[in-house]
Amino acid sequence: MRTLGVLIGLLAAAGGAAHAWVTITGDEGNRPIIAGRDDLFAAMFLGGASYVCVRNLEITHDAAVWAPALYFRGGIDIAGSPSSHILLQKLYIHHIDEGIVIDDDSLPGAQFTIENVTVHDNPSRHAYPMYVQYGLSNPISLTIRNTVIANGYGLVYIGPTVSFTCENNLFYRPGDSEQVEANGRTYTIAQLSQLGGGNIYGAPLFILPAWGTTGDYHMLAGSPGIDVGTSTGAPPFALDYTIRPQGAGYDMGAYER
Ligand SMILES: [Ca+2]
Repeated sequence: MRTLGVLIGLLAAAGGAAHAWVTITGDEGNRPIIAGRDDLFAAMFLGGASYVCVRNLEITHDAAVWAPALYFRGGIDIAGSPSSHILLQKLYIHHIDEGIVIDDDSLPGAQFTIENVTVHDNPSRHAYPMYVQYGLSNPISLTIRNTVIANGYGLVYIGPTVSFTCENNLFYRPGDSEQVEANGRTYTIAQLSQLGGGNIYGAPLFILPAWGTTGDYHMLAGSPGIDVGTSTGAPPFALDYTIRPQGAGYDMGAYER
């Protein structure tokens, strides 16, 4: 499993078709964990796959390994061969190099959607928490809603050719005003609302950011991500099987309160 050069992802999907999506999911409320190590390229490699839904998973680093050199690369990597129609929902991705990478030689009309995902990065590793069409310029469409992207070293990079829909997301890149690059420009904290309705900046107030199963990425009462998500696209259950919404509205991220 850990031999570099043999395995590029712990999971890879061949994909489905428009009438028969492939779904890779944990049981509702059960949150299976994919833990990588040893320079693994990605926990899940979806290059070349289409019509795939991935949800209800935690993706992190093997907590038995602590040396920074042994961090693996990407959480979910969609790169290289043409892909389209990929939906990522209720994922909790943390303590890896790049949470989500889409760098895709895509088909016309390729659509990628990310909803109610939590990405927590470690800025000491000098990586992007998410990048999309960094090396390739095919004009894909990307939608991100109700997602929390926190503590990246780099900003969230969305290439200038991407048709980008960005609504009700919480960004937190402390120490630098620039949070997102998209549409051929950067967006500072004060400019996030120009990206789309409901985009905000702030510390997510996770209960316990930590490695593996010892962490708790529910957000504390008072988090700016609570009750300010959109109902559009929101899954009916949170990662822990809590019914959405709770309280005064839908929350951002993988959980709900
Ligand atoms: Ca709520």
